Amino acid sequence: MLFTRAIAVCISGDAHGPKIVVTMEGLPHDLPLDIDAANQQLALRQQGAGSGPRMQMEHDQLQIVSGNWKSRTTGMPLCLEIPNRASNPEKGEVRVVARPGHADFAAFRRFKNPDLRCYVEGASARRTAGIVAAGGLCKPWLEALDIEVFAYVSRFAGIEAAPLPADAFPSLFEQREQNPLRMLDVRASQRAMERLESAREKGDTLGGKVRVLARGVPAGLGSYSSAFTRLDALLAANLVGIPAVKQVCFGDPNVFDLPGSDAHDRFDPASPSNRLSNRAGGIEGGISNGEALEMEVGFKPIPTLAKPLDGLDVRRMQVVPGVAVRSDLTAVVRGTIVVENLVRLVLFDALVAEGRITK
Ligand code: EPS
Repeated sequence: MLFTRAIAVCISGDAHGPKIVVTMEGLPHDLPLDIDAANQQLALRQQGAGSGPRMQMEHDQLQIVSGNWKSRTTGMPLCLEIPNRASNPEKGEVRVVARPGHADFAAFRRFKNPDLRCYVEGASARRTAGIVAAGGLCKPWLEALDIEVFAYVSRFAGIEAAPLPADAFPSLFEQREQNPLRMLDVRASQRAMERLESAREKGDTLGGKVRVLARGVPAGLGSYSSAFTRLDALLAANLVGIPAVKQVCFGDPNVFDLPGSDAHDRFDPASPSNRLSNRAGGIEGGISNGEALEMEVGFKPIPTLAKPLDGLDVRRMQVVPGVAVRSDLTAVVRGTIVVENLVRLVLFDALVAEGRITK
C-alpha cells in the first residue's frame, strides 16, 4: 500500500513470481487509460547504466485486467498486471546467509524463518515496476492540467552535478535519456561513469541522489492539518518507501546551514510567482505555494555486491563468506524513473482528494 488520500494503491508480487499486480481503487470515472504512456515509463525504468542482466530478460508490459471499459476508467478498482519473465537463478536453493544492509537479516530477526529467500522475494526492487505503471498512467492526466514532473541524477557516488534551473525541463528529456547515468552535467557524468566502471571491476555497488522537479502544481494543494494531508509528508513517506531510499530533502539542501534571513524566499508581488527565490522547494506548511516542487532523493548503494561482504549464516549465527548472486550495480539510474512516477501518483492523488479532478 502507498500513503494516499483518495486512491488506495496496492502493489504486490515477488521478485521472481509470475507477475507484479497493482490495484488502484478510487480513481475518478471515465478517465482515458493510456497504456502506451505507462509502457513507455516501464521501458525507461529498464534502461540506464548500472542494471544487472535481469533487465535484458524482462520486457515490462502493462496489462489491464479490470476496471476499464473501452480504454477508460469505470470507477471500479483498476487492476493492473506486469508479467515477470526471468526466474530465480538460485531456484530451489535455500539461502541462509544474510547480507549487511539488506532486509534479509532484520526480517529473519522478526519472522524467524532461516530460508531467507522468502523475505528476499518480497523485499525486492522488482515491485517498483508497479509504482511506475501506476504513476505512468497518471502522467497524461497531469499533463492535461499542465503539470509536468521530471527527475535526473543529481549526484552519483559522491560526484555532484551542477544544479539545473527548475524551469529548464522538459526540453531536457532527450538529453537525459542520451546520458547513460541520466545526469545532465556532462563533465560530472564522465567522472561518475569512471566510478561506475571502477565499481564494476571491483564487484562493488554505488549510491547517489535523484533530483525531482514538478512544474505547474497549483498553489494550495495539501494542508498543514495532519501528516496525512501535508503534501510534503505524503511525498516523503512514499519516496522513502522505495527500496534503497534513505533520504528525502525538499528545496535547497544548503538551507540547514543558513540563517533564517537567507533561508527563506522573499516576496515580490511584481514577479509571476510572487517570490524572489524558491529555497523552500515549492511547499510551505505542507501546502504547495505555486512555485515548482523541488526534491532530492538519496539512494544507498545496493547491499548485493558481485564481490560480496561477509554475511551471517542465520542457522549457525556465524560470519561466513558472502554468496554472490545476480544483481544490479546501482539503483540510482533506474530509480530516477521510479521517483518521477511516484511523485506523479502522489500529486494526482492529492488533486483527486481535494476535488480538483472529479467525475
Ligand atoms: C533485485 C535484484 C535484481 C534486480 C531486481 C531487483 O533481480 P534478480 O535478482 O532477478 O537478478 O534486477 O530488479 C528488477 C527485477 C526490477 O525489475 O527492477 C533485488 O534483489 O531487489
